[in-house]
Amino acid sequence: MSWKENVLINKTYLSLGSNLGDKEENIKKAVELLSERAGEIISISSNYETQPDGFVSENSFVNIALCMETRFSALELLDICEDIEKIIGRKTKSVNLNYSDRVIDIDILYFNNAQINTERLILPHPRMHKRRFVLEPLCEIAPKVKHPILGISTRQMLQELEAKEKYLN
Ligand code: PH2
Ligand code: MG
Ligand code: MG
Repeated sequence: MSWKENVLINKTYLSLGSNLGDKEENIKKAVELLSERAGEIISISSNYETQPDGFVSENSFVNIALCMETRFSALELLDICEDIEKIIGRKTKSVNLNYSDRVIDIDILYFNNAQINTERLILPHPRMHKRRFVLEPLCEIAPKVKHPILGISTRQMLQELEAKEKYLN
């Protein structure tokens, strides 16, 4: 592949989560729709059962991370992710970090090394380094990939989070 073709392909990492309904099925459906609509899935983590982080709920989550190649821009990809969330049946959107149970949530973590700060989209995802439910699946598929702003790898972020959790307990 020539460099010209190469620049058209964007490498992106996504985090998916579900804590309502048939969670595994919701994740599976989202992955299928992403591969049909957004691009080629390069790697995908296993399913992680996680406890709700940042809000109170009886419903545990299934979380995964995946890596894909896409020719869409970050904002086009965001539109596609939101369309897929609606197709699978997401009714609510979090407002001001007030989270609620959801059938599916698809978040963009990284898009190449892009740093974006707009109303609709902030990249890298601004809270990913504080979230075990993001870092654990991501570490399975991308332990050495570095955070474009923090400059440390997924494994290092996870280790720092674990050190912090240990200190606080
Ligand atoms: N997503 C959130 C807030 N809290 N907790 C877990 N375990 N998994 C999630 O996907 C999740 C969360 C905001 O989108
Ligand atoms: Mg989210
Ligand atoms: Mg989201």
